Amino acid sequence: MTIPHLIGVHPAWLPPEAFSAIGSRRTLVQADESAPARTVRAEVADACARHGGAIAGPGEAADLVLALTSAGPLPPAAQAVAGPEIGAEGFLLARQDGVTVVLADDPAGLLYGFFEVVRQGAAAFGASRPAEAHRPALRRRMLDHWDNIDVHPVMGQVERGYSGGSIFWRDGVQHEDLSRVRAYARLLAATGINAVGINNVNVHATEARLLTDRLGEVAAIAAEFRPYGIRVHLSVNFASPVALGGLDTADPLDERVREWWARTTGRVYAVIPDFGGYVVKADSEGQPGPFAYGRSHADGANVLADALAPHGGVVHWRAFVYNHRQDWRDRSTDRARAAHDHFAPLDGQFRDNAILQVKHGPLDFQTREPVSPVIGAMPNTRLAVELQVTQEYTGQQRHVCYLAPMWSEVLGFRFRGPDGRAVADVTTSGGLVAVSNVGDDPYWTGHPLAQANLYAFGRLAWQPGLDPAAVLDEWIGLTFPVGQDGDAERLRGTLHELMDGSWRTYERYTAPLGVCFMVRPGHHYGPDVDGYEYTQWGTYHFADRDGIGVDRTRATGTGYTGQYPAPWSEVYESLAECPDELLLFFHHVPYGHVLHSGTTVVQHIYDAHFAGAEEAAAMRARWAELDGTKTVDAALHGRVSELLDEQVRSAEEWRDQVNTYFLRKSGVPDAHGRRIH
Ligand code: BDP
Repeated sequence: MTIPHLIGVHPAWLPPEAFSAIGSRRTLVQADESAPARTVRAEVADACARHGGAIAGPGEAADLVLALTSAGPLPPAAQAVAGPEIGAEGFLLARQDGVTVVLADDPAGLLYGFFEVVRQGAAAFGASRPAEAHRPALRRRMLDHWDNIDVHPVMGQVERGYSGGSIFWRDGVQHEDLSRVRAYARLLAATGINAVGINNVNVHATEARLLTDRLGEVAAIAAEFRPYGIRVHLSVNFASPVALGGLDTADPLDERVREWWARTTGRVYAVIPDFGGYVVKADSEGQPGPFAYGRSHADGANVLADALAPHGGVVHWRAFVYNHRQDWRDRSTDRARAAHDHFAPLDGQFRDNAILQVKHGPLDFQTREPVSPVIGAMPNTRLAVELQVTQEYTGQQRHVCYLAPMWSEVLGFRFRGPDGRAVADVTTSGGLVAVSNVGDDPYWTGHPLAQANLYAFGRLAWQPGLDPAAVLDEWIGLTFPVGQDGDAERLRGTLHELMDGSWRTYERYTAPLGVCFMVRPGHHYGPDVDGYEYTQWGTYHFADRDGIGVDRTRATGTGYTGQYPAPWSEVYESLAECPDELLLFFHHVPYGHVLHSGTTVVQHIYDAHFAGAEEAAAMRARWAELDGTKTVDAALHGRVSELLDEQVRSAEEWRDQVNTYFLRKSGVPDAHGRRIH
């Protein structure tokens, strides 16, 4: 197997230099003939060929031993660290008597152990240390692609994609050369990702056929992911038995429908034995679903789960179900309530191999939302939390917006207070899923710095408690692996300054205090304060001359706060206790309402927007100072500079529109006398 180093494509976090610590030493690999084990051997051989090291034969001395417990008698160095069962995908890492050892029970664990050594670099060959066990906290660590085969007239090739076309298809046909997919698989494996959904959850007619007569394309993609331990999943259309099978119904309780799914799924596994399963968006934004037949979403998910069960597959059933044809004059219908209203009563009714995939917030990947109450309400259901690495609502990969701090808050949220379980604990058997931000752009992610979001997603899915700044530091080290000279340290410092706090900066210059959807309708880039206010989509802020915010209390509002258990039901219900950053999500308040911070709502809006736009300008200035250093190539520097120009322009546009809007609505001038319009 050849290792994919793509010419003409920025290699992201695994350039050849990142392998110098391993590649310059002697490594013994004792493993089987499985796909991931063969990959480890090929990776080691490639690194050695580049950096002058060697592969040690059996019995020969080595600096690094990578061994599988099942592959024959363990080399002596590995025997010394062997202990209790390591478990699926895990590995032990130790350094004793001058030998670094990675020991795993299964080949995927060996692969992850190999990449851990790459991540640690020279440090993995330093002082002795006892065996540390590494295991993924979450079983499924998955990226969903919203890729279309055909170019969709409105959404383009990749729905909500900001990095060019699809890495799988172009203009209706599969790429002949899929080496880009292999290189992508390699990047993902190095972060711990083990599953990928390859097509859009809005399954149009062409993409629906991936399940049947275009299955060969899925198999070809699966073949590229397999060496890196990643299973492929397919988004399917719930009405497929009608559209593809010629039946007159897709009723999940109809025997013919059940048979059709079983038969069709059997054919998929005959071609792709390690196929992961299905992803389904049903009864949502125009997609068909079980409601048409008077059936529940558990009925819908279970027919697919039953078809997949004999083959070890799972169905990811999305909980993103709401009325997108709402009457905006009706203040009692609340889109935030919808997923809980639909799904919480179904707890315990889903099959074991059905995973309910819940967006992290109750609305739709906004910059700031509370954690979805569905995640705390279904203890008898396997849950996966869905994040959006693609930056639909967070700057569309034109703005620097490092999202790991947001995800880390979500994963650490405890529904029942400090002693309760965190979101990450609730999702151990379901997993973490995110919409990918990758396309055929040379930098993979459009904005070169948006790669950090992809990297961080995988790392947090493996270990949700990791510190976002430390993860960013890993990404910097692996992406710009240059020595410890002054320039490298300067680059590291600059990237932290730009990125660590960038999500909060973005929040400051966009929609304030948990109010959502002040974006331009349709493409969702840039400000439009009232863009969604008088539409059918259920995303309102209710600003008038006196105040702003959505009353979601039980006392006087939509009752959404009642979907949380105590203490959060009480915290969010109470105007006095509700956290400032979510105030307008839960309450409608006068502009003069005083926040915990001591400022009024309207003054906070002015202050945050001036500060946010200034921070964006400061980011651009810091980046400009790097010009001419050795550590970052001119093309990358240029691309980031251009994008920072756009970020500054856009931040000022946000500031001016939002501030002017609230000055006009409220009539309250800025306390500091700054010019607003
Ligand atoms: C929304 C996107 C839309 C997706 C939808 C979903 O705007 O393109 O189809 O989410 O998650 O945020 O299904």
